[in-house]
Amino acid sequence: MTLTDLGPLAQQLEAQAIELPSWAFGNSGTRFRVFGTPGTPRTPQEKIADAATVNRFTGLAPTVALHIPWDRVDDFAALRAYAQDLGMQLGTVNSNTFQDEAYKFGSLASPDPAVRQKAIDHHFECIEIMNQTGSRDLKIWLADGTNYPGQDDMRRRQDTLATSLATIYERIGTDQRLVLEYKFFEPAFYHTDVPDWGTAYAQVHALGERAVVCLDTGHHAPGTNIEFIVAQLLRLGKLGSFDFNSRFYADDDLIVGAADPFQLFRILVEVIRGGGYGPDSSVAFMLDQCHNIEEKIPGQIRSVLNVQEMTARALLLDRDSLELAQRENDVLQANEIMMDAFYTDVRPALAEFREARRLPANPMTAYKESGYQQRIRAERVGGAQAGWGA
Ligand code: PSV
Ligand code: MN
Repeated sequence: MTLTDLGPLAQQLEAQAIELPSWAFGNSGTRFRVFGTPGTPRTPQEKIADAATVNRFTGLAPTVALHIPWDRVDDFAALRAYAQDLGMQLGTVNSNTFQDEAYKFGSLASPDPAVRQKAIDHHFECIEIMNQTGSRDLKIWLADGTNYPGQDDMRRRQDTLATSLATIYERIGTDQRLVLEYKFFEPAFYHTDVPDWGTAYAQVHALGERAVVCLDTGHHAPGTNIEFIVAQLLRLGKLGSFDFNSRFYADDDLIVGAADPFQLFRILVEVIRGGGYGPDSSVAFMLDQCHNIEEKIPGQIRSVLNVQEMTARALLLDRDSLELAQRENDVLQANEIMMDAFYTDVRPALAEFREARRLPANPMTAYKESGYQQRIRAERVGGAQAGWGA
């Protein structure tokens, strides 16, 4: 397929923007080992510089999400200006209530009012930061839950959580959003206070219009039909954002599209079907990934290219023919139409598309040949390398 074959779809690809997580550029690993790599950023500024590099080679990633406290600096307005000088905006602010000793038994759903207040105050700080960074979204993921049946009253915790969230919601600005992320297990193993889209929906629905749900693709039980959840949340007007990544087993945080490209395609088909893609949509496309053994910058380049590629295939879906086949209950024809779009190799067309926009046809190769990796390896000597969790 060539750019000409892509036709007017090229215009729809033009506006695609994927937000990069600052923590993807730091070291990460498993509880067994964290392997560091030379050139890993030591500061939020260096993470942003790496994110800007991904954007320079792909034209796909103009914003970078921050995690607080991992990306805390003295002057967030200055950090914003720094990012802007590199052609980047600061995006979603992620709160963190999972690494402080005080949160052992929960944060916003903790039975202890003092702990809840500490967690609420942390979110107030995040909102202050958002005001300086110009961020729209406050993303809340909670590690809250229990490990043993009977450990705490699950029902009461839902009410406590609702009250805490309402206090935070009152504080966000009229052009800001509270985005609640769900996850079915880990670090709590018996119950999690926001385990699924239904709970997240119930909680944000009670808050109001500017409260929406974040769907992290790694946060479901194996075999879950994620595209159905996408369709439902869009239908309800509550899909706020994605944390894209892929998984073979649990919350693996591997490169999006690596484990199951077909699932990514199916998700994007529903995103487009439900109006979640394009200039009129407020759905944020973010990555939430860790690069444990591969180089981080090319890992992120590969990730955004995977999203772009599957978006192009999803845009190619012949919806009119599909609808006709569906109306006629032509099961096999309908399925064939889906598969035709999925199996279309859009890579040559996308290479041309990039060249037409003065971007490298192959961003992976261009990055490898650019010398950036060698330069940061040589320059970033000394200091403490940033990592997931610090
Ligand atoms: C939790 O597993 C999560 O997906 C949340 O989005 C956190 O903020 C993120 O991971 C940190 O990697
Ligand atoms: Mn996530």
